[in-house]
Amino acid sequence: MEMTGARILLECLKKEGVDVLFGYPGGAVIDIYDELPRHENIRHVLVRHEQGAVHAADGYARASGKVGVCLVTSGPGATNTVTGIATAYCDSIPLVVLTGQVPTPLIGNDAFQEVDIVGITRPCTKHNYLVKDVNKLASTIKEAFYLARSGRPGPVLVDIPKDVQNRLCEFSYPEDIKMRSYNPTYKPNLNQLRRAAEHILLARKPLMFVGGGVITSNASAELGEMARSLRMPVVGSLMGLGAFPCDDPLWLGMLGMHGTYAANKAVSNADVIIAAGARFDDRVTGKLSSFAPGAKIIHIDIDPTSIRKNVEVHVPVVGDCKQALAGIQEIVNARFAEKDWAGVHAEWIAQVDEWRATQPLTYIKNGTLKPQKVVETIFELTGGEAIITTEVGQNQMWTAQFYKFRKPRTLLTSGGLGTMGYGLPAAIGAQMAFPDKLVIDIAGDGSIQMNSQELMTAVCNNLPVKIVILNNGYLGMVRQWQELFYKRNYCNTCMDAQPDFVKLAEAYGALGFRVTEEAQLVPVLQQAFAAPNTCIIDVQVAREENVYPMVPAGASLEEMLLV
Ligand SMILES: Cc1ncc(C[n+]2csc(CCOP(=O)(O)OP(=O)(O)O)c2C)c(N)n1
Repeated sequence: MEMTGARILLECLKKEGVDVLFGYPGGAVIDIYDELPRHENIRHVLVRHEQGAVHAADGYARASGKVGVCLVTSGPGATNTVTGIATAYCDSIPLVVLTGQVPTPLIGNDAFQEVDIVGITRPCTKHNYLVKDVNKLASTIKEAFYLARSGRPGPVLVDIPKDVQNRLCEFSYPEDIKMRSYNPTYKPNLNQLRRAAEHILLARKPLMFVGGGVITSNASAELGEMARSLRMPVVGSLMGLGAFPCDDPLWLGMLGMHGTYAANKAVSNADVIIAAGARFDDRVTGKLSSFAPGAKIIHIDIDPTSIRKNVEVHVPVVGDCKQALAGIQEIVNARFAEKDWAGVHAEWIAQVDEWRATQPLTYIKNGTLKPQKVVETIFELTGGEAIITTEVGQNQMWTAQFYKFRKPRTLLTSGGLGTMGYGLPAAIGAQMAFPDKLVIDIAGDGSIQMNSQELMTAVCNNLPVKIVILNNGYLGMVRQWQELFYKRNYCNTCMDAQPDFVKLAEAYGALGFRVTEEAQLVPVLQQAFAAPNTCIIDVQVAREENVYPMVPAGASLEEMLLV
């Protein structure tokens, strides 16, 4: 049967199981919007800014493990998505971004609302397409979803000119995908697994380092099994939080710039590091030349190009983390099923326990309302069962440090790009995926203003997301750097001019609360969390609190500034 391109697109989305589309209309996608009401199983969420659409699709993807999808118009609609696309790209999040384009005969003519979005997003998408022929639309969409979710996931953009949307063609959706130049390796090479197992067997001070890839490949169980059966302590990157329960005695915390003392000491003293699904970002390594000086590094990653990109790797294992960890475990079990690993690693475990005990994560309690206390209280009230999103800055780091993530996909945060304005739209996406879960955006007063228009999206879709603002009246993380490294020159980081966040909530039809002292914290948070409404809780925290530990930029992990 012949169908328009617009209808074909929506039929393809249905075939891919897409149930929600985050979007914003415009002239170049009006044909798709014209078709949309005839596809009741696809719910459209009208955002208030296209950046919000991409972050919402991203939050949906991170929370659910499915591909997030968004739809925007050409020109400014398309360019407004770039930050969201780059955010997803840095964190390997599967997205399909659909953009309208001017009609094919006008492409290259400086037409109204024309922009070369394929050119603009080339460096920040896994792949992108301009569909010039309606006959290729269905196969392109099929490829886009396949690319987005397979191998190392990422955002894929499909640019669809207006005339392609209203041309007719026969619809058939390809069953299979054949892409000659793209064959991700899932099954790791046996020799690599054997070599990894050899190193683990010889290790006296082994350490597991978890990245976001463990969450992507659902490898938490395999990771937990290896850590516990071989008695190896575990550290994680920001993206890896939740892959291993933070209340497990083997968990040492996040490593890197704002990592724990124990985690950074352990990395610096380990003899074997098994890094799974992590890419050794500079926030994690600190000064490269002194990163893990005594360790042989086993690096498990599905993307061969990320191996040896930043650090010297002794044993590369290319493949899916789940299969790789299970494969290594099998070899170790076959050879040393009865070995007393607790005995072999006893001295090392005692050492890391001592580091953790002497320098635990802490903060000075002096009667003022501390942001760390707010995060601890959110953890206590939710028992670690909520989905937490964050903005970027101190709020993000305190959340990473003081909320004890227990399960994968419960922390949604912009790790690689560090995008302020991510948290609220991501919370909207997560709440769409899980309507019955408690979804909380832990925000800074600066960041929340970057996409606060999405309050309207939350309210009009009856999404009860909670936004807890750690309001310090500063662009706190930048102020912290100015204090520590720029002689307190607080240039343009003081946010004296603020909206009244309670009134802002009310203006959008949400509930607004304010907390000015610690005694109010529990009752107000309880009330807000129980409410069926979108809520802002404006918590006025100590203004010049800093995030510690801190490894200054360019320093080695052992050169931590402590509280
Ligand atoms: C879009 C964007 N612009 C600028 C920055 C640089 N930046 C990083 S943290 C930060 C301050 C954030 O302030 P706020 O949201 O109030 O959070 P706080 O650090 O006080 O918790 C800034 C400006 C960024 N990460 N993202």
